[in-house]
Order: sequence, then structure tokens, then C-alpha cells
Amino acid sequence: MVVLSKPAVIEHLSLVNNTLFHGVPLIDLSEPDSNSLLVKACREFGFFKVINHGVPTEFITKLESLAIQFFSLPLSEKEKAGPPDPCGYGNKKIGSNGDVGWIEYILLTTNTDSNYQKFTSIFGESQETFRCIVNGYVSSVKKMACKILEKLAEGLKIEPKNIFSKLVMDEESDSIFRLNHYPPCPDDQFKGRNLIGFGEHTDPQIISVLRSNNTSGLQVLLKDDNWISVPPDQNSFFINVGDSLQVMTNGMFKSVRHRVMANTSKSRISMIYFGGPPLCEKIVPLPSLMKGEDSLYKEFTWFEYKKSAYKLRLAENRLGRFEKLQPPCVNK
Ligand code: GA4
Repeated sequence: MVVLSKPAVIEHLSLVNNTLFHGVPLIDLSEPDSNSLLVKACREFGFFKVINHGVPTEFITKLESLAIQFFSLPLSEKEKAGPPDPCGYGNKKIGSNGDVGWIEYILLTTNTDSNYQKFTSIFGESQETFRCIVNGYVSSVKKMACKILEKLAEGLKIEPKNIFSKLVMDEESDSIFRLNHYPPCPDDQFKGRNLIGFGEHTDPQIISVLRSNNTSGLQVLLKDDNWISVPPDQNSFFINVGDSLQVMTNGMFKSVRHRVMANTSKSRISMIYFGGPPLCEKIVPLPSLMKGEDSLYKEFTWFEYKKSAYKLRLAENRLGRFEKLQPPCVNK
């Protein structure tokens, strides 16, 4: 069982200029000024909520029902689709370096169908339906992620506007899809302490698109070092800047630390698309954003980064070993 020694949650409620919602920027993707608001949100938070996202409700509800159906199966059935290496069913163990959480999940890569073989004996004839529902949802969410990435390029006034989105759109894009189930955890099991569903971490990819049911649990770490609880909203999506986008913007956009706390009474279901670049892609700051500055990072490919990232524990600073040493500040 994973517990936090003391509750570290500070509720941070504010509503400023109609763009902050419970301390988190709220962006209407259909608004003409959304480009600059998106840039502001990525610089200041690395995290925001989007509405008018264009993903059909039907895709979301179908996938949620499918997830509920799968996670309701007996453990012995679900384990037939395990372990998640890198795709398949996982229970409590996260990654392969000793992290655990109050969670069960499915991991799938998005550019190959070989994933689904593991689920054949579980879904039987419904296997094709499973594949179609996941693919329908992922394509739609990927489209939205690309729209956001294009708006970001426009907001930053850099060209071409698909400079970020082309990486996620690439046939070779190394993107992942994750379905999470955080079962309710009875209070007497952890005696009022905070139980971790998914420990604190940043996402390694370019952009993450999260949708959850109406159960709370997600928290993000703000610049002032306070964790804020993000109120769930099943009709919206939450977007995270990933480590790769932080590097491509030479640290201008922030890859946000986040975590999920377990809930005492309700199941939380979340579905996350992690848009990543092709494995051979060099992850470097865009020259058009540098304006004479030096790169904060050493050069690396997504393959090199991923290889190193997957060897570390969840909470570790994965970008640390790729940061360039900054010359000491000399006060004259
Ligand atoms: C965090 C973001 C995604 O969920 C994920 C995670 C991955 C995993 O669950 O296998 C990792 C984690 C995530 C980063 C460090 C490594 C790898 C668990 C872990 C300890 C699928 C991803 O891409 O990186």
C-alpha cells in the first residue's frame, strides 16, 4: 500500500478574468483568442482544461462503458492480458522500477494493432468492437491534440504551424494510450491518510490529453509548490505539457508534475492519450524560439530519452540528466 505521511493538499480556488477555474486555466477552443491563452497556460502552468473540444460524446461514453466492462472482470481474466510490457493489463505495479499505486490499467501503443492480440481470449468476438472503439476515440482525441499544438505554434508566432503537430501525426509517432481504473479504497484500509493512486511524475511525451469520469483524484503541482486538487469534469479534457514540449520550447512551456489520489468511495476511470514523437526524432529547442539564447538541454533523440526515462522511478526528474550545466552567475 502506498501512503503519504501527511496530507499535503492545499485547495486553491480562484476565478480570475474568467480564464482560471479552481486554479487551473480554462480554455474554450472555439474562441478566437484561444491561441494566446493556450501559450499563457503552457508557460505559467503546463496544464489546462479545454471545452468545445470537438470530441463526440458518443466516442467517450462508448469507451468508458468498455473500460467498466473490462475492469469488472475477475482478476484472473484480466491478467490474461498482462503484463504491460509495454502493452497490456497492469495491476498496482507502475513501470518496472518498483513504483506501485492503487490502480489497475491497460496500456496500448497507438500505431500498431498487435496490442490487441493479448485481449483476444478475453473479448472473444467483441475483440473487433474493442479495437474500433479505442481507435475511434484515439483518432478523435489526437485530432484535438494536434489542433491545440497548431494553435500553440500560431500563438508563439512560429512557422510552419504544424511544427509540433507533425510529430504526433507522423505514422511512426511513438504515442501511447492508457485506460486507468482507480478502485475505491475503503477508509479503514488507510486510516485517513492519503493513499496514492498514481504517484507524482511528469509525462515524458509532447502532449497528454486526459479525460476522467466525475470522480476526483487528480492533483497538479503549481509553481508555488502547492498541490491543487483538480475538480473532475467528464465533459472536458485536461491537457498536460510533456517533457519533450518543455525541451522544444527551451523551458518556456512547463511539463507539469501531477499525481492521482485514491478515493474512498467512488471508482475513478480515466483515459489518457500521450502524443509522442517518432523514436528517431531529435528533441531540441526550436531555433525560432531561441532568440540568441543557449539551449538549456543537451541534444538527444526521443529513443534515447525514453530509454533513460523508463529506467528511472516515477517521481524522478527525468530531464535532469539532459540539462546543460549553466555557467555560474557572476555578480559584478
Ligand atoms: C508516465 C506517463 C505515462 O503514464 C507512461 C508511464 C510509464 C508506464 O506506466 O510504464 C512510466 C512513466 C510514464 C514514466 C517513467 C517510467 C515509465 C512508468 C515509469 C516508472 C505510460 C509513460 O510514458 O511514462
